[in-house]
Amino acid sequence: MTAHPSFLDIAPEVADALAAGRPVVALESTIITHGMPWPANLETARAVEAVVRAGGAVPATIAVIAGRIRVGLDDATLEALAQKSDVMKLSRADLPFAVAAGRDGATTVAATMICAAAAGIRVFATGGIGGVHRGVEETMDVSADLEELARTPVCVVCAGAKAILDLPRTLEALETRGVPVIGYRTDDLPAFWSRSSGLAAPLRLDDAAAIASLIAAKRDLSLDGGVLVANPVPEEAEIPRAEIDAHIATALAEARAERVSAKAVTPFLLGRLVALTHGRSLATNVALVKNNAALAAEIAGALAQR
Ligand code: PSU
Ligand code: MN
Repeated sequence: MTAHPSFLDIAPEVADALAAGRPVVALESTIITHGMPWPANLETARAVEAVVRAGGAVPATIAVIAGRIRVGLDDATLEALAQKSDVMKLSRADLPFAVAAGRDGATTVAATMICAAAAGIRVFATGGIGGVHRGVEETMDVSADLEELARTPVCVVCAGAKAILDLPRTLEALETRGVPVIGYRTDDLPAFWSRSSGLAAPLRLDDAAAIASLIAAKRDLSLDGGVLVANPVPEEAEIPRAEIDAHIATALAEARAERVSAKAVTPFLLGRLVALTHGRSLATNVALVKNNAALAAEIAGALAQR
């Protein structure tokens, strides 16, 4: 664990649930500040928390506010965060900077995992993890999310890696790092906006209790790191691969032409896709995050039962 408990402000409702062994689901904040436009970002953040509650768990949205790591945000703080434009995007590398400098920052999958683990939260719902970027041979752009999954014991529920990435290499990197990648009720690795990437999911489980058993077994074996659950986007919200692939190619070409690099790459590509699909990719993103939150609540419930 990286974040020392003295840097954490755990919301009373979250602390109570953790103390009582009741289910809690961590939620990230980069998706709010850098992943979706206003006001869909705030509406989605609220809706996702409601889905977690409906699933019988307590939501804990994580962000850094004025240098304090907040685990569980009240609605006013959530709204203010969603409207601000100067919020840092925090991964493992940036988290201590934001804390030391008293800055506001939104946590990525990697940083949210660190803070969730420090708080004692074992399940986390997001949209899609970061991974190995296309063109990695030149850029060496590999998301810190992959290293975090290798070392921090949190179950991350996602809709696969984002299809803007090099998915075969992302899968290889996860395997090398010893991260179990589980297709939920599917043999195909989901590709965020689409239900299938055309790649096989390395493992498959069909219910939350079985996923909880795997998480428990991993801990009992003293194996470091997380578990990645890949939950396909609901059929009615899916964008067929042939359709999204063409837009991804366009967005990637634009990123190259504008020399977008480092932390700006993923937000740039997601933003361009919303424009290129006339908002359809955003609707899909909202639907898949809610779907992941529901499954995460179930998994957290199954873990709490054990
Ligand atoms: N899922 C979404 N939208 C997002 C993200 C995930 O639906 O914006 C964010 C997560 O915070 C993830 C980040 O960690 O994208 C990946 O950024 P990078 O590729 O720079 O590591
Ligand atoms: Mn990167």
